[in-house]
Amino acid sequence: TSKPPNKDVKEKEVNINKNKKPAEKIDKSDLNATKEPPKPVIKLQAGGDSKDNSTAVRKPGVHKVLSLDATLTPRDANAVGQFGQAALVASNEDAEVRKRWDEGHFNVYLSDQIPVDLDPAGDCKNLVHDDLPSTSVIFCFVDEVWSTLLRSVHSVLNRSPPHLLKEIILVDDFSTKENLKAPLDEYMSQFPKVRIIRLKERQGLIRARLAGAAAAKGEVLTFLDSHVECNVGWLEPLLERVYLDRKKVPCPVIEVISDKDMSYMLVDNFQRGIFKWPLVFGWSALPEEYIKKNNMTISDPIRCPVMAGGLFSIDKKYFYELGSYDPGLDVWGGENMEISFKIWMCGGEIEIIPCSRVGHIFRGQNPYKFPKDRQKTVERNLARVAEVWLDEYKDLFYGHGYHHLLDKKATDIGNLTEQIELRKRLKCKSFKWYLENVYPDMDAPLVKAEGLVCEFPTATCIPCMFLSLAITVLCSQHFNYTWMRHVRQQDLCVAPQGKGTGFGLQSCDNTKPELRWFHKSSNSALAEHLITEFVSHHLCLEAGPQGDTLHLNPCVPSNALQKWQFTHYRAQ
Ligand code: LR7
Ligand code: MN
Repeated sequence: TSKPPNKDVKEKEVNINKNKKPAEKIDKSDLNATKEPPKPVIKLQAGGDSKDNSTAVRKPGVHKVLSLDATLTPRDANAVGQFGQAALVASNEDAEVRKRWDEGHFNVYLSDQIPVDLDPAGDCKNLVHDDLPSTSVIFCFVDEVWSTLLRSVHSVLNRSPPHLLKEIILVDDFSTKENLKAPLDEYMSQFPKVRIIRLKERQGLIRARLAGAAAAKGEVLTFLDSHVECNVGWLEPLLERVYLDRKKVPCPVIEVISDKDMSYMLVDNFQRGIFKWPLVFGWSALPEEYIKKNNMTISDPIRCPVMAGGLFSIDKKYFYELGSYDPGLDVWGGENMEISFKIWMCGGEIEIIPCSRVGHIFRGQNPYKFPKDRQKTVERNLARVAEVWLDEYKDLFYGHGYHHLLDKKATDIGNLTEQIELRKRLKCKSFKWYLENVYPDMDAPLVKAEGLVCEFPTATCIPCMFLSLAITVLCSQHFNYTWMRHVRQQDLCVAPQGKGTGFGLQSCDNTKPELRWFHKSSNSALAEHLITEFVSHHLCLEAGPQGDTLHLNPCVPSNALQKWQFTHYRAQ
């Protein structure tokens, strides 16, 4: 499934009075359950250093203020869906709604009745500079629904000051729908600022964006998904951040356009983009303490460990200095992690700018086909990102359900030489630095448990009474249980031997499944089995009755000689 829209972003009745500050009215109850509790120690302030002379950091607020009126066009207040109101479809039209749902995996029938120059809601009185850089707005699409694509384009044309909008580039990622070919060319020919680039084969959104960027003439690149509605005054606050510091990468607040009634739903304040293992994107509120300590108001930029991916502005030259995207990423997924780690670790910053708001239709499924298996494509993309950017923390990625990606025969993640070179050339900081300085509230223990001890009654492991060398090492030294499910001390891993009943130590190797052990890690006082994953009929590590031998035997829940524990458990 694609990104969960309503888990963290809440739906609400939209207030049609656009002068009311929307977010204060949101019911928080359904959000709390999914949010991580605020952590006290937060140092989000540290970040990219801008000592580089090429990045003069400008001071805000000393220039003439632009009139936002230029971005407003007359609207028909009575039109369906105007001001983000929920639009209802009469019950006798339900069949029609169902019939057309799959075209976009949202209410396409209703979408098609809503004007293309809809004004969603809300405003933000921004102070902006009069000499902001111009931007190329890039929409990549594959088989996008006609009405949502047009509404995306019109929202940009209508709500962007003309001198700041260099052009709109539509990158058609080899769509098959007929109306997106000649009819789209013809429709867009009315708008001199709109250009269409047609890819000759399906490239996926990452390489489609690269094609758009390569053709762009503006100083700033602004990427958007092709089913959005830019709100009033959306662009200036983004460009202002880039203008103040070209290494800032600003994102708008992404609001929710309902897939059912096309209403524009406002999201909670102070949301930042985060990830959880294994590199799953999500939203989480800034901790209260952090907001208070920094005297933050709801319109202050919010520093984000990662961006959602689809909607952001970036200085074009800076985008290329960073090496753009890894072009080896296919179709969909992972590129938001890649660019986020790259930006932070190589001297930039990612921010959400609350004065800039863009609605996005979140969908339960991708409405287009993946050339290869969807899950495999996304996993492969993520593995590329993990290998290049996560250093020793990549074990946490693989350890959260992705062990199978380590099997080189089953998963070819492709060549990474260029990406690794790039990271060296840019002298990017470590992932450890990123975690400590950008995402300090992230839980990232390097091992799952520390210090193996056995719990059987006849011999205690400490002090160690065993005779054989291997066993002596095992019992007298510090063995950890790692994310690779290794029982490991430095480079040595506990391994079954012979026909799978003997036992010894081997050099650790992540790609060898025979070195993995299942151990239910918990903080409870209960000792647990260490079950080898080597043989299909799982066997447990068992000590001899005198505690002087070790071997593998069929697991017996009540057998104390098979119970093992670690002194500290760091993670489940
Ligand atoms: O092969 C493709 N070629 C394309 O041109 C696949 C997609 N696309 C286009 C597509 O038509 C759309 O305009 O690329 C755009 C993004 O695809 P979506 O809308 O299917 O993606 P999404 O909204 O489900 O997913 C989010 O994560 C993606 C990960 O690769 C991208 O970064 C999307 O841009 C991103 N969308 C957002 O950030 C909007 C907010 C979502 C959240 C949270
Ligand atoms: Mn999207």
